[in-house]
Amino acid sequence: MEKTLILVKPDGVVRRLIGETIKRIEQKNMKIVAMKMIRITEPLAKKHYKEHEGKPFFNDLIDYITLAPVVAMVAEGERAIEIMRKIAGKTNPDEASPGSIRGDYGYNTPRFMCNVIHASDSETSAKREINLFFKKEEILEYNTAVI
Ligand code: 3AN
Repeated sequence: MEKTLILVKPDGVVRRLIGETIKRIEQKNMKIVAMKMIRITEPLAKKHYKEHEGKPFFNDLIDYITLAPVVAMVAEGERAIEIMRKIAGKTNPDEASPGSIRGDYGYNTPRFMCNVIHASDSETSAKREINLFFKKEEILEYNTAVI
């Protein structure tokens, strides 16, 4: 079983795409084991996107992710990281396939890549990112066998 960090980003929250995102996660048999709505602070944004520090789009990226609240979730399942990357689609909405969240709802503006969700891209990133957003006790264990 893998765990991965999912964020419904500010453009997803303000466009009321929280439910659509959760629906697609659950449809793909992923289990949500942690969830909260938060406003990402500048320091947290800089930690989360530290691999992009120094790139030309970094400041805009920090502005975008702190514009409005996000919904942070941990999704768990077999190959959860790869599956959630597929559900999300390619980073650039212009290149993301229709049927993926970014392909269906993403768009570019001159400053922002409004690509609706974040999904961790590797096991190492998933561990690091889950620890940034959640305390250990906020990640729940439960059985999904039919009650
Ligand atoms: P992903 O979110 O698919 O893992 P990353 O980690 O390469 O993609 O990029 C993180 C975020 O940085 C993207 N979701 C996007 O919002 C922004 N970003 C990445 N590349 C660019 C770019 N060339 N121009 C503007 N924003 C970008």
